[in-house]
Amino acid sequence: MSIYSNVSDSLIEGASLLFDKKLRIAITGLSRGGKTALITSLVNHILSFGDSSLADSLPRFKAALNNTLLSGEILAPNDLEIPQFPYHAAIDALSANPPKWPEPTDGISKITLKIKYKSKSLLLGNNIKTLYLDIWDYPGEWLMDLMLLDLEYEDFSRFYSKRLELIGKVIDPGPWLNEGRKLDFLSNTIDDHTLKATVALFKEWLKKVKEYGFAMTLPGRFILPGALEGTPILEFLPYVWGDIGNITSKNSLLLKVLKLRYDGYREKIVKRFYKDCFSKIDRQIVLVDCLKALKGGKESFFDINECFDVLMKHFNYGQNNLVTRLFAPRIEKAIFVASKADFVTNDEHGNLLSLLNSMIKQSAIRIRAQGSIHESMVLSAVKATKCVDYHKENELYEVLITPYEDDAPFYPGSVPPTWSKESMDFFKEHFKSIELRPPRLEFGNNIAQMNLDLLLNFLLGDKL
Ligand SMILES: Nc1nc2c(ncn2[C@@H]2O[C@H](COP(=O)(O)OP(=O)(O)O)[C@@H](O)[C@H]2O)c(=O)[nH]1
Ligand SMILES: [Mg+2]
Repeated sequence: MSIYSNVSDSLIEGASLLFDKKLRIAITGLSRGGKTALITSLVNHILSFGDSSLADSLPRFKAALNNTLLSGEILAPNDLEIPQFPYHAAIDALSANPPKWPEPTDGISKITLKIKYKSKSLLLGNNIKTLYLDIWDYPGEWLMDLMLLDLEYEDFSRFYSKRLELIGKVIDPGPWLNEGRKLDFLSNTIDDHTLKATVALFKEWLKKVKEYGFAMTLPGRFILPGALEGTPILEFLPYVWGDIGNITSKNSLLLKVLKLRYDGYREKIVKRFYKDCFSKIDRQIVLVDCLKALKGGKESFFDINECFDVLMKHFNYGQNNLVTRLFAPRIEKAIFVASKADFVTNDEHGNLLSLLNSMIKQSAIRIRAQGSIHESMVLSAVKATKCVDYHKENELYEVLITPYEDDAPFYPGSVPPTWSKESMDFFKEHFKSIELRPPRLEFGNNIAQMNLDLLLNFLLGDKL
C-alpha cells in the first residue's frame, strides 16, 4: 500500500515539475559563512518582484529588466517538521536602531515563496504563471557527515587516528586522550562517568579545531547539535588509543556500545537528513568564506579543499527531468559563491574569484563530468561597505567606507589569486579585516547587496 502512495506522490510531484512549477534551492556553507544573510537578502528582493524600481537594484536580472515579474510572497510553511527560516526576525534585526546582524541560526530551515510572472512562451501565449520556490538553509558541517555513510566504526576510528597526526599538532588533543585512557575497554561494565567526560572533552576539542578553521570536523552534530543537544546518540567517540583491530565488540562491551551509537547516528541522523533534504534539491548554492579560509592557514585551507571533494562525491549532479527526478534525484545546477565580497575593494574581486576557483577545482571537474552546470561568483548579500576612489600623490586608489562616521576610510589589503604558502602568510600578516556593522535597512528599501542580480539570473533565469 505504502509503495503505491509513494509512487503517486512522486507522479504528482513529477507532473508539477514538468510544468516548472516548483524549484528547490539549497543554500549551504560552513557556519558563519553567510547563509542567513544571503537567504534574507534573496527573500527581501523576491518580495519586491513586480515593483517598478526593481530593475534599479537588480540591473542585470533579466526578468526584472523585461518587466515580466508580477509578485513574490512568502507562503505558510507546508512542512510541519522543518523550522521556517526566520525571515522577519532577520529583517527586524537589520532595521533596528542601531541595526544588528541577524541572530545566527544553527540548523536546518526552509522558506517557501510564490512568484507570479508573465510567461512569454510561444505555446502558452502571454499568460500568468506561478513558480513555487523552496529555499533550504542547512549547515555545511552536517554535509560532511555524509562521509560517515561510507565508514564503519572501525574505519571512523582509523580515520581519526590519522587525522590526529595532522590536527593534533595544531590543537592539543591531550585532555580527551588522557581522560579516555582511563576507560577500560576490556571490562564487562561501562564507566559511564568517564565516558561522558571523555566525550565532552572530545567535543570541546572539536569546537576548537573548527574555530581554528578546519572544515572537516566530524561528526557534524557534535559541533552543531541542533535539537539533539544532550541526547545519548551524540555520546560516542572514535577509538584512538591503539589499533582497533586488537579489540572486538565480542570482548569489549564499551566498544559494542560505541559502535551501536555510531551506527544509530548514521542511520537516524545522517541518512534521515539525506532523505529529507538532499533527495529533493534541484539547485545548490555553496557559500565559501574565502578570506576566513585564508586566515586559517595552510592546514585549514587544504582541509576545506578536501571537504569540497567529499561533498561532491555524495551529490548526484546532472540534468533534471521527470525520469531522473522519479528514480534518482539530481542536482542540475550548482554555484559556488565567495561570500562577503564587500570586505575587499572592487579591484580585488577578480582575485577573490580566482582564489575561489582554485579552491573548488576538483569539485568543479566532478560536477562537469556528471553533466551539470556549475558557476562561481563573488557576492555580498548584505553590503556593509562602499568602494570609493581615493587620490594620494597623483595616484588613484580604491578604499572602503561604511555608513558610520566613526569608521575611517580603509584599505583592507589584497587577496592572493591562488593559494601558495607565501601568499597565505603574507595575507595573514597584512590583511586588515575590521568588524563590519550592517547598514541600517530603511523601511520600504531593499537590502544593499552586490551581484545578487547575477545570482538570481543563474538560479531563476531559465524558469521565468
Ligand atoms: N560585510 C558582510 N558581512 C557579512 C555578509 N554576510 C554575512 N556577513 C557576516 O557574517 C556573519 C555570519 O553570517 P550568517 O549569514 O549568519 O552566516 P551563517 O551561519 O552561514 O548563516 C554575519 O553575522 C555578518 O557579520 C556580507 O554580505 N557582508
Ligand atoms: Mg545561519
